[in-house]
Amino acid sequence: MASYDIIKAAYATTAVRRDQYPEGNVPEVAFLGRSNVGKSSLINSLCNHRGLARVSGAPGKTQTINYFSAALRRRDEEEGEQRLPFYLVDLPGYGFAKTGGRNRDMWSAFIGEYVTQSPNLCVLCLLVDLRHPGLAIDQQAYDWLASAGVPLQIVGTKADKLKANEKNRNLAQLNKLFPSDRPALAYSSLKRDGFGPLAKNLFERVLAVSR
Ligand SMILES: Nc1nc2c(ncn2[C@@H]2O[C@H](COP(=O)(O)OP(=O)(O)O)[C@@H](O)[C@H]2O)c(=O)[nH]1
Ligand SMILES: [Mg+2]
Repeated sequence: MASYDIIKAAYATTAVRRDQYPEGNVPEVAFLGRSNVGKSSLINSLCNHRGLARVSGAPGKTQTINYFSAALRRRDEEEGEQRLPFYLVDLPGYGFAKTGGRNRDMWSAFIGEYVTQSPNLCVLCLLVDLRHPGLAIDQQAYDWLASAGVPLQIVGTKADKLKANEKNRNLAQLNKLFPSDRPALAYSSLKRDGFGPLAKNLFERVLAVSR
């Protein structure tokens, strides 16, 4: 059976405009969600690198698009090892306007620009707190992304805060509310629960656009 991991993660660059996006054709996996949903924690956990993306108790801090370079590695006894370079892209959180209305508008503008105009985006992970599957703000984000035709992977975060039966019930709810090509996945950044299925999924998506 194949195993997956993410290696060599490092900060690459920051952008707020299209002309600041990295050059070249390295595939990108982006992460989006409400402020405080656990985006930075997820990126750190996936990369096994605590201080990579900043984790904050105070929501609304990340106001730029941050790129981290890394490689997805697949290892299989028979087929050997395969490495796919990619970027993890940490997008600003939505739904929290600590710095006032104008900033909030600006966030959505450059999130929108990235999502619709980044040529290397191959999948966007939409993070939803698994305890709260039906928030209006997440529904709005999903509706907008789905209508823009963005390839989505729904990730239910903070899964360690739920019992197994609640986890399954809320995952089913996520699949109903936010349908996409592939089923929603539960993840705990605290315990790294859910790493295998998510890493496999991302590997397959990145492989599909790699040459
Ligand atoms: N129990 C638990 N807490 C988490 C998890 N992921 C994030 N958190 C906590 O949620 C808060 C916000 O996390 P952060 O990654 O900064 O969220 P971001 O604003 O979406 O980047 C922090 O206090 C984290 O420690 C998780 O999987 N389990
Ligand atoms: Mg963050």
